[in-house]
Amino acid sequence: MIQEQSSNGRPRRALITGITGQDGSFLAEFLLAKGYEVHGIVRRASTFNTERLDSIYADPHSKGVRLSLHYGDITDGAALRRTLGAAAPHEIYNLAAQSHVRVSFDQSEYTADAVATGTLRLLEAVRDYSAAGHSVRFYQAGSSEMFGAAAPPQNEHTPFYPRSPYAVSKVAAHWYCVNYREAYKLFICNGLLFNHESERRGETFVTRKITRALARIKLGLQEKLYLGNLNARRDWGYAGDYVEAMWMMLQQSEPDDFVIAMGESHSVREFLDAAGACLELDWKNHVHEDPRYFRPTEVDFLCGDATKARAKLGWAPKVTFPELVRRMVEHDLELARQEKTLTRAGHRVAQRGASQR
Ligand code: NDP
Ligand code: GDR
Repeated sequence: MIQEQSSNGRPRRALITGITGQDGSFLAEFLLAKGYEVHGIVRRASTFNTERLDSIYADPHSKGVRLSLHYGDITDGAALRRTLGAAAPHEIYNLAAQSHVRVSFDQSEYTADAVATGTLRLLEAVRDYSAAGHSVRFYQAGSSEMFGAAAPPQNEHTPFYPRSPYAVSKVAAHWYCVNYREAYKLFICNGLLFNHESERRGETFVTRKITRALARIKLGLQEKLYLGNLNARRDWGYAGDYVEAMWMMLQQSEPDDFVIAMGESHSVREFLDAAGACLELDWKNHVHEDPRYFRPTEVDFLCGDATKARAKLGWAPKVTFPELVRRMVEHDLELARQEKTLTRAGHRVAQRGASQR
C-alpha cells in the first residue's frame, strides 16, 4: 500500500462531500487504501444513510480510526466552514449533489441551491481556509450532462449546452471553479465525468433500475418494468475506475480540467439487451413505456473523448461495458435470491418498488 503522507509525516487528509453516495463510498475506500485520513460530510436523515460505507465504517471510539463523519449540508455554509476547520484537509472532493436529472425538473430551485450555490459556498470557505495559510487542492464533480445537446464526441473543448436544471447548475458550478482558480490562484480541477455505474448505483438511475428489475423478474418476484426513453445513448463506465481519475487530477503539478469517459456509447435498449442476455431473459416481454420517466428536454447522445486524461494523467478504465453489466446483474440476482428465500420462508420483505420509480 502506498502511504500518502503530508510533509510532517502524518497521513494526508481528504474531505469528501457526498461521501454517502455511490462515488463518495468508492472514493473513501480508495483513499483509505492509500493511507489517507478521510473525512466525510453526512446529512442528518431519519433513516440510516451510511449503508454504502458499512464496509469501511469503524467505531470512532476505536484506536487508529482514519474515517471520520461530520454532520453537515452543502446548503449550510456555517457547517461547511466548521467542518473544514475540524478536518483540516489537504484535498477536498466536492461530490455532494441532488444528482438525479429527472428530479431536477421537479426540484429545480433546490437543485440549483445544492449543486451551483452549494459549490460556491464551499469555494468561499476554501478561499478563506487557503488565505489563512492552508495548502489545499479541490476537485469538482462536473458532468457530461453539461455537454447536453452538443454533438458527440464531447471533449474539453466542446461547448456546454445543458438541458436540465441539474446540468445548468453543474455548468454554473464549473465556472465558479474556473473563476476561483483564476481569481485566487486556488488549485481546483473540474472533472467532466461521463456516466459511471456500479452495484452501488442509486436504484432510480436507469442502469440499476434495469438490473434490479430484470433480476427480480427472472426469479418471479416482479412482472413488469416501466421505463422512459429507450433510445437515449450514454457512455457508461465503472465507478471504481472513475474515482481513481478524481484523485489523479489532484496529484498533478498544475490544476486542469479533464473529460473521463470510455469513448463508447450504448442506448438504454442496448443496456437492456446486455442485461437480458446475462439472465437469458427476453426483456421485451416485460418492459413497458411510462411517460412519467420522459424528461421535458432530453440528452440524446453522449460519447466522451478522454484522450487528454489518458495522455496527461495516465488514466485508463479497467472494467469494460459488458463486465459492468454482468457485475451489476450478478449483484442484483443475488439480492433477488435472498429476497426469494426470505419470502418462501414466510418473511415479509420490504418492497423498495423499483418498478415504480
Ligand atoms: P449520488 O446521488 O449517489 O450521491 C450524492 C451524494 O450527495 C450523497 O452522498 C448525498 O447524500 C449527497 N447530498 C445530496 N444533497 C446534499 C446536500 N444538500 N448536502 C450534502 N450532501 C448532499 O451521486 P454519485 O455518487 O453518482 O455522484 C457523485 C457526484 O458526481 C455528484 O455531484 C454527481 O452529480 C456527479 N456526477 C455523477 C456521475 C455519475 O455517473 N455517477 C457522472 C458525473 C457527475 P445522501 O446519501 O444523504 O442522499
Ligand atoms: P443521467 O442518468 O440522466 O444520464 O444522469 P439516468 O440513469 O437517470 O438516465 C440515463 C438515460 O436513461 C433514460 N431513461 C431513464 N432514466 C431513468 N432514471 N429512469 C427511467 O425509467 C428511464 N428510462 C429511460 C433517461 O431519459 C436518460 O436518457 C446520470 C446522473 O448520475 C447524473 O448525476 C450524472 O451527472 C450523469 O449521469 C452523467
